[in-house]
Amino acid sequence: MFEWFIDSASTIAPQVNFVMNLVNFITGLAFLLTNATLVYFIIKYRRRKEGEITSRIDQNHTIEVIWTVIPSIILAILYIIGLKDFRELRAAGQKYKEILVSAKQWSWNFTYTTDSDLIGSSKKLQTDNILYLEENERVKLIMKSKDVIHSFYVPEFRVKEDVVGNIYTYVTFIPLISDRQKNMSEQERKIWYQITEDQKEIIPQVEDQCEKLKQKYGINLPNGSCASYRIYCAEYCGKDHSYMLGSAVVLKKEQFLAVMNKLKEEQGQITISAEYGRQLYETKGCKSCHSIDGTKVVGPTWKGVWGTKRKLIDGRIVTIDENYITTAILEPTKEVAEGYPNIMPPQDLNEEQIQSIIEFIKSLK
Ligand code: HEC
Ligand SMILES: [Cu+2]
Repeated sequence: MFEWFIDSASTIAPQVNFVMNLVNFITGLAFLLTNATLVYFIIKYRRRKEGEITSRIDQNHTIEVIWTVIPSIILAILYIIGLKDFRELRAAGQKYKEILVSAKQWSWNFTYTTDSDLIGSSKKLQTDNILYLEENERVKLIMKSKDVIHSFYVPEFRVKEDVVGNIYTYVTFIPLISDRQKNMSEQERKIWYQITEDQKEIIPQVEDQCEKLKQKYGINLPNGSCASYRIYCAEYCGKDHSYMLGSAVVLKKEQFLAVMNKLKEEQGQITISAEYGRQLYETKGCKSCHSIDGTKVVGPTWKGVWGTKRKLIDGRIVTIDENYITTAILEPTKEVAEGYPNIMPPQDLNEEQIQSIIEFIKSLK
């Protein structure tokens, strides 16, 4: 019943659907029975004449035993089913690939430890907001937040797990390409993934990522070899919480390896440039708090600030240069600009990335 509304794209999905339908059925039935009885009693025991007195009934042991025992049995059954499925989402001891998930206001970052080793990449491959998964391979997401509590949620996988600051949380599942996605025609696909021009500007990561792979890397994706599902943050985590979206792209083995190799190529030859800085600005979440057109968002705009003076909350006046920007990125609480909230989370950008951001800010005259 559940699949009418939403695809099932993991091996655990049918089990989750089953419990969901079972719970809906039981509660639906209970609702009908109690309300039918209620209506029946209202009619049967209505007051028939002035001054009629109701007979007094204190207790009925038979009924009490029935309504305690039956729900207890039902709950015990649900508990056993739930425990079984929960254990599968944990799947301790099974073979799996590891992907580190790092969440922050308002973006997701993925590090492919197992896959980087597999394709012999000396750097661990990383992606922002887009998670590439291989079909039919169990994956274990090891998740941590850099700031507040987030929640990793992909409805089609039936997977939802909180991402917290002080501890690692994890979840394991086997992603699949759902039947609906396999059988979609070009045209249906276009409609399915359609988003508005405004959305394209703010949340390009939810466009059809299979189409993007074809365009960007020229990867051959025959029908049914790729599906992209939306990743949501299911924990209210601040102002732009609703934009904390991503895509989980499930690929067949061959296509998956092709993508990993492209990433390896791309990430192996990154050089410092304003263009790369712009990409980071868009994918690393800076965009939600900093504008590049002069408007004040949460933090200061980056337009035309290079080389100008900035007043800090401790009264000092500093020049916006390489040192100031580097400190602002790595240790944001150390030098806080006056007139702005001290809320910027530390960003773990590497040297190349910080340099590129600096080049980018310089370029915004
Ligand atoms: C949650 C909102 C938020 C995000 C996300 C964010 N910043 Fe900030 N940032 C701020 C605020 C607020 C300030 C001003 C207060 C301060 O100096 O800490 C600031 C200040 C800065 C400054 C100093 C600018 C100036 O003119 O004084 C730099 C540089 C900067 N951020 C870089 C970045 C980069 C790079 C990223 C992305 C990798 C980023 N920020 C992401 C909120 C954010
Ligand atoms: Cu969030």
